Parts: sequence; structure tokens; C-alpha cells
Amino acid sequence: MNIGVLLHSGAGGSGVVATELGIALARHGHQVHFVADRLPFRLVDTDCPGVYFHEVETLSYPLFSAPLTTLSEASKLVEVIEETGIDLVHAHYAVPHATAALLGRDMARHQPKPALVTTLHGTDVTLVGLQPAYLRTTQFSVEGSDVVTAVSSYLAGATREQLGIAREIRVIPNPVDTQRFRPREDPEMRRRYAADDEKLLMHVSNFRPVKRVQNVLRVFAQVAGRMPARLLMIGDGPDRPVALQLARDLSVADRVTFLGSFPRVEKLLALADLFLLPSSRESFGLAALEAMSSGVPVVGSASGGLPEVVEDGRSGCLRAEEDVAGMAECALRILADPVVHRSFREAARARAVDEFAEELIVPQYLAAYEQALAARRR
Ligand code: GMT
Repeated sequence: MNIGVLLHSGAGGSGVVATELGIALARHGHQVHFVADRLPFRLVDTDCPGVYFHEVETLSYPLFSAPLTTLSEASKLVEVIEETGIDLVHAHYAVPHATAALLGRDMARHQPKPALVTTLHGTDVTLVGLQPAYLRTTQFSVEGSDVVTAVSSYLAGATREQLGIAREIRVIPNPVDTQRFRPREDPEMRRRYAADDEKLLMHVSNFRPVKRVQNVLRVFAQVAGRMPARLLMIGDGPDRPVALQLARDLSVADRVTFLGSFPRVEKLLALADLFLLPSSRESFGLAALEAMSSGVPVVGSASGGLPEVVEDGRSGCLRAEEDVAGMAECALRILADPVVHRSFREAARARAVDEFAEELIVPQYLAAYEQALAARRR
């Protein structure tokens, strides 16, 4: 199949899923054309056969207060459809990618017109798409797609309810490459971040308000008050300065390393003893899944789609969003006893392998693609 993928190129989870899925599809023998404003964050191994990248130009003009990227994305898509005969466009994120896909498909002279699958990732519906400024466009783009998928049942329900949409939404959870994200021992690398007798806690995100990075530090401060521990913060974003300041206020700054943003986190994740994700609402929580696949239990909030990924009391522990003390207590319980810790580690890895391995999820997307192509033929 010849597949066009519209995605966000930055470090957000939707772009990561789009890239990893696209690469997996290329490995299955499909031609995958990524269309984005920059080389996607995780598209580092471009030597994979069947992977193409088409850069969307951004044009500034004095009359426009900002570049009209949805239009340039649609124009680039037309070019790619006409040049390569795309069978199917997969838009990751309703606005603006599904919108640009609908426009590009309508404009293309190529026949037959490609089918459109839109995957909803969360903030596109629950945050951005609901704003009055975008609401009607979001509804139109979701309704106009041939097949719509959501990364969790929570998100599918929220979409139907909040967007007032009745159409079928297929739930396809996010995949993880369980070979790349696997438990590994690297004591030498680990010593860069923690001594052998210290526990290493980790957080990976784009430091947006929804991630509650302040609560990452609060949970860590409580843990570090009871056992020798260090925290590795990976990623970057608007709340990084707040987090830095809070680390100083909580007197843990000397135990926390802010590493910045990295496309290949698998080697780092495998060094962790525990992963923290106390977000106010994750539609899925891909970072948690990548940690679990690396054999790292997750402590986080029991909201949104995270309970569909982490099993409370087995592969991690989930508490109410503001229950910092509860999360810290849970973390201490997991970390204090090596036997308990090992069983959580094993359960986390098993859950990732049994439920979310790429080999299990890619066929679900291929089935969604077949459904979209059949709908298009009709
Ligand atoms: O996590 C983010 O803020 C980025 C965001 C995105 O849209 O790129 O991630 C969303 O999509 C990920 C991949 O499906 C999910 O794992 C994240 O849970 C989801 N983020 C939120 O719902 C806040």
C-alpha cells in the first residue's frame, strides 16, 4: 500500500506514534510518505526502505499574522498524491491534519481519491479541538474521515460525548517496539545519574501543564526524604522553568537532573527503577508504555486512558490526580522491597509485550485501512 502520513513533527506523543507506526508499516513492505513541516522527531533512522519524507513549506507574508500551514500542508499532500498515487492518507491529530487531508484529497486530480483514516490522540479533541475557535472544524474533520480511530476507550467516549459525534470510532491502542524498549543492564551508564545504592526515578514528557511536572517533583521529594534516590527529567517545554524552581524550593535540586529532549530514550528508560506520570489527563500515556516495555513500573494518576495501560497494583500504581502523598507511598512500597519491585518490573514488561507489542497493533491498523479503502470504494 502507498500511505501518506500527516503528523506533528515535534516531540509530542502523536508524532512519535505516527512515526513509529509508519516505520513499522514500511518494514512490512508498504511505502510510507511522511508529510510534515520538519523531519519528525523520531524519524532518525531514515535508511529504512520504503520511508519517504516530504517537507511542508511554511510561507510568511506580511498580511498573514502567522504562516497558513494547514493550506501549505494540503498543497504538499496534493503534490504527493499526484506524484506517488497515495492509496490512503493517515492523519494523526484531528486538527489541522485531518482538515488538511480532506482539503488535499478534494483538490487532487488523481483517481481514485485516497481513503482517509484519522487517529485521535487526545489533546486534539479534549483540549484544542473543543475550543470554539476550532470546534466546527474538528467536528467536520472527524465526520469527513472514512475511518476514525482513538488510542483508548476513554478517548473514544470523550470524543463522542464532547464533540457530539455518533459515528463509529475504532479503539486501537498505541504500539511499542518491545525489542527497542526492553530491559537492559548498563551499570556504567546508570552511574552517570545515580549511585548503585540509590533508586533512579524518571519522567519523560513535553513539560506541558497537563503533565503536572510539579507533582513529579513533589512525589520525588517525598520518596527522596525516605530513601536514597535521584530523579532524571527528560524532555523540555513550557513548565521546565517552574519545575527547576520547585526542585530548588523542595531542596532536591542536587538530586534532580534535567536532561533535555532526546529522540532515542530507550537506553535511558531501561536505567530507571520507577517511572512517574502524574498528568491531569492522558488519553493513553505512551511514555508510560515505553517505560513498562523497558521493565519499569509506573506511578501515575488514575485518570483518562492511563488505567487502560497501567494495571494498578500489578504493573504500577495509579492514584487520584492530586494525591501526591498516595503516589509517593506507592512508589516507596514498590521500591523498598526487592521482591515486590521485581514482580512489578516483570508485570510491567509482560503487559507491554502481551497487549501493546507492535506486532499486535500494526494488524489492527491494517484492518482499519482495509475498512477505509472499502468505504471509499462504496
Ligand atoms: O502528551 C502530549 O502532550 C502530546 C500529545 C500529542 O498529541 O502529541 O500526546 C497525546 O498522544 C499520545 C499518543 O497517542 C498519548 O500517549 C498521550 O497520552 C496524549 N497526551 C494527552 O492526552 C495529554
